[in-house]
Amino acid sequence: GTVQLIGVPMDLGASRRGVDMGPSAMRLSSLTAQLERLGLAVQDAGNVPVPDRTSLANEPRAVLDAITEVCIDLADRTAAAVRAGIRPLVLGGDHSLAAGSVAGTATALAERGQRTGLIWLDAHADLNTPQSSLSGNVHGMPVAHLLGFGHRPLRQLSTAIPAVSPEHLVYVGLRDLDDAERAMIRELGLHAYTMRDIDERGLRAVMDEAVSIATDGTGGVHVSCDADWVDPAEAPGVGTPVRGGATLREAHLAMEIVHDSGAMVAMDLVEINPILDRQNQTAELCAELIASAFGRRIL
Ligand code: DIR
Ligand code: MN
Ligand code: MN
Ligand code: MN
Repeated sequence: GTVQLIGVPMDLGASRRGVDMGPSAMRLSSLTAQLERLGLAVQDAGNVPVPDRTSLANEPRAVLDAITEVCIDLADRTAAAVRAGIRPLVLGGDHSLAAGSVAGTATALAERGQRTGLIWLDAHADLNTPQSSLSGNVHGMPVAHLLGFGHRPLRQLSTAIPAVSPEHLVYVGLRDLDDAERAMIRELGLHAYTMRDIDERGLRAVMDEAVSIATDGTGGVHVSCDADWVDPAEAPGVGTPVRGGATLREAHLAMEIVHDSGAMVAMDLVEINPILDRQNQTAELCAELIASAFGRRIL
């Protein structure tokens, strides 16, 4: 199989600067070597162009429009890869990019008459809209847009509308939600596994259910992984660390289970901030987790 690296050096959706350097940090890690060791062909498609933050008017609408432009480009590239049977691996960049990457996967699967499953590994639900957000940060909004809420241009990036149906979305690892996000999870009846579920039932049981939900009635699964899913002890290089995240082994096991499902058609690895990292430790961890998701095994 072939994996296509797509860098998105975007920090427009974040409040802390530096996450735009995530793609460089990932390329300087062992990522490509690890994937090649698995017998995969790795194509590096370079970076999607992203406007500089200082070049934009300092108003929410200008930022939303710039992110939308990046997401249109990214959705096209992701769709083209999936269509060609190549698995896109999108390296962020802040998580707002997933409004584009997942939309692209959804477009390609819709052409085959299929819906898209989405596994969202994150401390956060990213379910805000520009109206509900308390921070104004667009990295807290991509899921809402994929489900069809929020800023119209950003929620209409896929030919599938909405890009993802609520029943095909699964959260794993949640531990920091806004009131509006909690209400939306309840109202839409979203499948949401929190850290408490992992504590009580174990990662294996939670992840098995997540895979069956995301594969039920879909043509494949997009896995969107925010580095802050993992505990900050292991992944310090993130903009919004939250204590009590997945352990190193839980994170690997989740990826191993994703691989075993055979259902992953695309992946995002986002929110790595080298400025806040120690010796590229977080990027290196993410490279290892990606390798597990693409089939690395211990024996
Ligand atoms: C918060 C934090 N819910 C927001 N979200 C974060 O700004 O919307 N997402 N940190 O990664
Ligand atoms: Mn997060
Ligand atoms: Mn985030
Ligand atoms: Mn996120």
